[in-house]
Amino acid sequence: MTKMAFNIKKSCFVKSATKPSHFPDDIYPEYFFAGKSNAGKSSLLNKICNRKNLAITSKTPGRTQLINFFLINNSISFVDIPGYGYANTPKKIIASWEDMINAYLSTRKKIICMFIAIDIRRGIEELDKSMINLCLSHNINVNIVMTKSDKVSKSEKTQKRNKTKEHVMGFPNILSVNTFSAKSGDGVDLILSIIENSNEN
Ligand SMILES: Nc1nc2c(ncn2[C@@H]2O[C@H](COP(=O)(O)OP(=O)(O)OP(=O)(O)O)[C@@H](O)[C@H]2O)c(=O)[nH]1
Ligand SMILES: [Mg+2]
Repeated sequence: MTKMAFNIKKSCFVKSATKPSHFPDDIYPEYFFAGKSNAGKSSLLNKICNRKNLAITSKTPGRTQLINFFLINNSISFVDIPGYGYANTPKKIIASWEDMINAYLSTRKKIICMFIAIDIRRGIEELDKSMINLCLSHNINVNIVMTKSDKVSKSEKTQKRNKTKEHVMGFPNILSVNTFSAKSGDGVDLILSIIENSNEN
């Protein structure tokens, strides 16, 4: 029998938080979405949930400042992490971002993997590698999502994806490198199947 494609039927915002004492209960398998500011994390979340404004998106980089928790199909948790690499960020803000992310990664026990959004036109940068390394130090697997694929040609898409694969060859915690567009729908089914296949319970 063919298996029904995994579908997100219900998605609700649970809460925003900056520290573990405010995080929701740690009971559902959790997937978090990280990446450079403006890379398209919130748009990605909205697209796969088939919702327009579940996660707040913005043309101004650095809009998502809090850790936002969502409950999906009453059975899994999605988390939108504030973006990094916002130009001219004061050192103090970077330090508090790092503290917040470290607290998140070290306290959540049900994290399945990270989806890291990387603008396909920029490709992978040093801060993205630091984020992947941070996951590695917490034993967390990573799926790379090259966002805004509607902005490049088909051949450029293949080329950027291959280049990124080469760049991350040394990382043992990379599970996949795919392209995505919240505009065209490229890569939506792939992300859903990654989620489905990693959560067999
Ligand atoms: N063309 C195109 N634009 C996109 C796509 N995804 C996001 N954008 C645009 O990129 C901008 C940033 O998108 P967001 O989803 O808010 O990005 P973010 O990574 O959540 O940003 P922060 O929360 O500020 O870190 C918005 O203007 C989006 O409309 C895409 O697939 N294609
Ligand atoms: Mg956002």
